[in-house]
Amino acid sequence: KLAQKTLNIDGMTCANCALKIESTLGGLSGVEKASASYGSGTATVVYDPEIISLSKIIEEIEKLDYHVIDGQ
Ligand code: 9UX
Repeated sequence: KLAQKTLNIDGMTCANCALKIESTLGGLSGVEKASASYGSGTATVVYDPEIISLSKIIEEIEKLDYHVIDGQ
């Protein structure tokens, strides 16, 4: 069963930052859909928790040098 999570992200300073996050997350196996918004400072992922964990997704965002504040 797919899960959806919206994460608040610190450090996106231009619209391309959101695109970088989107393409990185979108390329992970287990991630069905990824979108990020510079305006709202968030990224939303639809993923299969049996294939990829939320903590792995967060780790990938942090690797790009953004900081995940929290998810809801
Ligand atoms: Mo814009 Mo973001 O030049 O990593 S892409 S600041």
